[in-house]
Amino acid sequence: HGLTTALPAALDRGEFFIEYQPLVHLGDGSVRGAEALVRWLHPQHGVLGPDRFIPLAEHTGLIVPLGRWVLEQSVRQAREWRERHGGDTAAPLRINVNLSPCQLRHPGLVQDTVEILEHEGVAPDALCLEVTESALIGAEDEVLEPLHRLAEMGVDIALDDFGTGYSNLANLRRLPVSALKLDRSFTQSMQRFPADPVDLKIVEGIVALAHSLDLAVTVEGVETGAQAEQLRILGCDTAQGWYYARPGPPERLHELALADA
Ligand code: G
Ligand code: G
Ligand code: MN
Ligand code: NA
Repeated sequence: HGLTTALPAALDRGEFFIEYQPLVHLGDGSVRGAEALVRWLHPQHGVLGPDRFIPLAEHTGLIVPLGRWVLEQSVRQAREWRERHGGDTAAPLRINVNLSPCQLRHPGLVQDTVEILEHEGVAPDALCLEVTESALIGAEDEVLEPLHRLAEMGVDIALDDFGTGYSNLANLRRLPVSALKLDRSFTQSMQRFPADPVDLKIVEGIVALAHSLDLAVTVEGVETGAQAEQLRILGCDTAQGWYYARPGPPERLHELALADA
């Protein structure tokens, strides 16, 4: 595969870049942070989204250095936002970074993360690592152990794409997660009027369970104000989606954060 063979050189040549999509507090509309989303500016094909190359990078192992690069860039960006935005305000900006299953199984994960945070002088609680539900449900203790260590240091762990797997909700108790990211499919069902009452009940139930376990709920894929209002009423904490902003360059997040300050 042409893209696969081009991947390692692409990292060396600096062809990857990161866009940031804001995470917004549903209660007051303030920007709380952003999710880092990697892209590849391919010399022939133009901008490629992660769906095009993350699976290839996982298959070849390049995801480990690529993921470390994403983490470095994102943590550095978080430090810049915090410096420019008043680092010790009540709610300093945080950064969410996706972790693939291969990275979870890589023995250097905890040390790399600690080194990157220390190098940038960023507190662990500025970082949230997103791991998909499917990567964690049924995971062996060896896979969970590094996440437990990171969580003990103060790094947040969020369960991404929540609700798409067939998770045994009781399983949540053994996972070191502090937040659920409710999959876009739930948000999309609120687009319809009237929204499917069963979906509303499901979201209500997930929120109740999450809050009873002290987990925050973030919703993805919010495209309209009506959805945001519905999700706020259902008790969700934070939202992300085109209604607030598309993924964009880091300056954009700074502008959005300043705009609501
Ligand atoms: O960019 P887009 O919004 O299309 O993201 C598609 C998917 O790619 C998201 O589900 C996200 O989890 C994944 N993704 C984006 N950036 C990264 C990354 O740096 N590492 C990993 N492992 N996945 C990523
Ligand atoms: O982590 P995750 O795989 O969910 O990454 C988010 C993905 O969802 C990215 O591909 C991003 O571009 C996309 N996305 C973000 N906001 C919206 C939205 O409001 N609507 C839709 N349809 N997609 C979105
Ligand atoms: Mn994610
Ligand atoms: Na997701």
